[in-house]
Amino acid sequence: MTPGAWAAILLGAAAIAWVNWYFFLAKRSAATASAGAGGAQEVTITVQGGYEPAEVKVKRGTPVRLIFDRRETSSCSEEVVIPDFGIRKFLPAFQKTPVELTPEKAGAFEITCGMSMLHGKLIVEA
Ligand SMILES: [Cu+2]
Repeated sequence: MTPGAWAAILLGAAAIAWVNWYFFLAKRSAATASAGAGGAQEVTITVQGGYEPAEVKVKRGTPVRLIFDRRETSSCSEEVVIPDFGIRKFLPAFQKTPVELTPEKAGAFEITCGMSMLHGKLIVEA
């Protein structure tokens, strides 16, 4: 093979590695809630074309306050739904909306928009 062909192969491999990193590692942002007012576990989730962090880890049996910081007017994200907790809440654009719940059992629970297009996860650890 010519040096040019080798260079093309190396570039291709580098591009594939980058794509894998970008989609499978970089996007899997997770955050652990920190102690907020009144002893609740608090975490702020930025809503802008998705949920950031996409995964939130909390502890079972302690109240959780998820603060949705919506930074867009896109109708897709105007509602947030956490089906397992019976939560469906309107998020006004450019405002922070708190959603409170107390997880009584461990597991992974879905956070979605009203149309189930945006996805996040609430991970409750025992
Ligand atoms: Cu949507």
